Amino acid sequence: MTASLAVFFLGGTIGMAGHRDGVVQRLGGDALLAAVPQLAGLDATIRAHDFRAMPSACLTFDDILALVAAAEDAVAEGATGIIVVQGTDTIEETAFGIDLVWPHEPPMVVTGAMRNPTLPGADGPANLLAAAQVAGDPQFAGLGCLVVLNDQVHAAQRVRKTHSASPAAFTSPDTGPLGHLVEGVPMLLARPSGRTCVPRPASTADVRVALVTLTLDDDGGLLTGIAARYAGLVVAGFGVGHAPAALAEPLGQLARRMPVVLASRTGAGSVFRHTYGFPGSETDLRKRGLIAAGFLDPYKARVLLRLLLAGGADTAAVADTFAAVGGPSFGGTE
Ligand code: DAS
Repeated sequence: MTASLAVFFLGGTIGMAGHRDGVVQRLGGDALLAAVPQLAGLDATIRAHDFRAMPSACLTFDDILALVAAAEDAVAEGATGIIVVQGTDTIEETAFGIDLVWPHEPPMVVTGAMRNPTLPGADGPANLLAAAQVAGDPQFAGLGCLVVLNDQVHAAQRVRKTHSASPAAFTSPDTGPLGHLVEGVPMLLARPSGRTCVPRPASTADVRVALVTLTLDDDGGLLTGIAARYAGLVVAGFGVGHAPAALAEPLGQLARRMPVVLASRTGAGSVFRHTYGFPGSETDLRKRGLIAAGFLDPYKARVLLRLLLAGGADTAAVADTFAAVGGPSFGGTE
C-alpha cells in the first residue's frame, strides 16, 4: 500500500545556513525535501507542513501540543505516518511528550541533523530519508513516537542526546535502539515493553514544573520558595536516588505540598526503592512522599509531570502514572 506521509518542519540545524554571526534558520520544508531526491523512489506520497521555524531550544510544550493536534488532523485526512523535523537539542523531551499523548496507530517519527547543510558530511538528508522509510513502514505502526537519526530507530521513552556534536549523538542507554536501517531497509529488532498514554491537556502554560539537580555539598538553596512558584518538582538525585541528609526534611515538606518526583542524575538506570536506609536515601525520601521516577531520566520525568499536572492530576494520580510509565511496576511512593 502506498504510504501517505505528513512532514512537519519545526526548524533546527537541518535547515540552518550562513549568516555573519553563524548559521541561522534558512531552509523551509520544500527546500529540505528537494535536497533528498531519493524520497521520490519511495512508495509514498509526501506532504510538507512548515509548522515552526526556530532552534529547538525555543520550542514550548504548547508548540508540541499544537503539533500533535495538527498531526491528528493529518491522520484524519489519511496520513499513515507522521514525520517531525526539528532541532536535535530538545528531541529527547519533545519526542517523549509526543509519545505520551499519541495513542494512534500511525507512527510519529522525529528526526533532525547534527551537521548543518553548509558542512561536509551534513547528515540531514540521510536522516530525513531514513525517517520517511521508517514512517512509511507498517511494522512501526502502533509504536508511538520514534526517533530516527544515524540509521538507528529509538523509542522516544528511552532516547537521550548523549553527545553535543556527534552524528551518533542519540543513544538509548537502558535498552539500545529498537532497530536499524540496513541498505535503506528499516529493521525492527526489539519492541518497546509497553506504552502508557496520558490525556492531552489543552495547554501547559499555567503549570510550572521545576527541575533541581542535586550537587556535592548542596545546601538546598534552589529549593527555597519553590512551592510558591511551581506546581511540581523533579529532583535529580545522586546515584539510585539520594540526597544529602540535611535536604531530606525540606524535600519531605515540599512533597506534602506538591508532587515531588525523584529521578537519578546519572543518565542511565533506575532509581531504587528500598536498598539504602540512611537519612536522604531513596528509602527515606520515598517514605517522606517523594515519587520514584523509575527509569525515567530527570528531563523525561519533568515532561510527564508537567503534562499530568496540566491535565489536573492530583498527587495520587501522578504516583500511579509514574508507576506505570517509569516501571515496569517500579515507580510510585512507599
Ligand atoms: N540548532 C539546534 C537545535 O535547534 C541543534 C540542532 O538542530 O541540532 O536544536
